[in-house]
Amino acid sequence: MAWLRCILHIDLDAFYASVEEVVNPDLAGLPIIVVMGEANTQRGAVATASYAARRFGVHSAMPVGQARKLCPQGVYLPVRHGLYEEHSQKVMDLLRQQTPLIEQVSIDECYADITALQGELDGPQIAAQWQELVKTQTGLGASVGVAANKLVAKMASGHNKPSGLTVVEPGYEAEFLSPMPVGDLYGVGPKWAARLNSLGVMTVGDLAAADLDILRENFGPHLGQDLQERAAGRSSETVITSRETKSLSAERTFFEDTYNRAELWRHIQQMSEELAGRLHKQELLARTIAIKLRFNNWRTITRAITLASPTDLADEIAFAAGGLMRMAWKRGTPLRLLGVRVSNFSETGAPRQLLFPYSYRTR
Ligand code: TTP
Ligand code: MG
Repeated sequence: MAWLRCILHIDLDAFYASVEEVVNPDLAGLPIIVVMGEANTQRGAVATASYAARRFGVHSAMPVGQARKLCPQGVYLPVRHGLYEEHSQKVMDLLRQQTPLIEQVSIDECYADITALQGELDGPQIAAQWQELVKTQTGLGASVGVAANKLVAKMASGHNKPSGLTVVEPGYEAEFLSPMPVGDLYGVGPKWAARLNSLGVMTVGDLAAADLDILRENFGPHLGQDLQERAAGRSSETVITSRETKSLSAERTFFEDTYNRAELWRHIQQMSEELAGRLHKQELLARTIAIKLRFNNWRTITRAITLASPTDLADEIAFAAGGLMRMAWKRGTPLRLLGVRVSNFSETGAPRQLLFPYSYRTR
């Protein structure tokens, strides 16, 4: 029977490593470890590991030295962002051919609103069909969550990786989320999780059942209520298609605090390329460029600049982000996260001034 509202969350499995397998089938099934920074030294961190490598205990964000100890026979490869971006777009294009109601949220995940596609097939059957389609057309495995809203679909896709298809039937949202640690609830960061734990709220179920007054006292009236709604699996966010996209962002979380200037600049360049590619694909130009910095004490700041003319060029985005970085980041301060966001869109068709607002210095 058709669902009143059916949302999918699709997340590709071990994405960077899977792309490496697709482009080099000799690697299929081997423990592949994709490394950010320097793959051949002890420096650098694991971006992702194939499921074969995860069996040795290797996971994202682990220092590469530790990974090499756990899995000396692993195939260690350097990150190739451009390649992953290409494969990501292939998957997203394939899905957009099924419905325009696709919201890409990161390089390897998206939401789809498939409510209106139901007919002969219901939501879960369509989800299974798409999963197969992605596999046969791109060679990439995906895990899919099916639910009545985005929040629960997102929680479901991670439930049974790799190649999982997890269906949360309408009405069973709270029951599905209930046993999970409260810190796993999407949107609850480690800081809030610690605060909730200190109030005796350990699981999502505890949060759903907590005294609303106590939550309001601790998190403020709106957030307190919102947290409890989410814990019950209720969320009203809609799938936002690219045409309505308000911003695009890329982030890097460093599990070892990073203060190396060259490395940070390299990340800005890569993220700018990623964003430029997505803007270009969606025929959008961005006028506002922002950066996000998180320090090792979890303090997070954002800084933004609005350009005189909109852009979809990686160098212009990187230049603006780099300028913000110079103002906001004191050299040598360790960072835990670095992000770049572009917003304030116009469509490529709109008149466009090519001159940069301030003098463009090439490095
Ligand atoms: P994820 O979807 O979090 O991870 P994954 O696709 O590798 O594995 P799975 O979804 O099966 O659990 O992230 C997508 C890609 O983003 C990942 O392949 C590499 C990159 N990434 C990093 O570079 N650093 C990180 O710390 C994480 C978590 C991901
Ligand atoms: Mg993934």
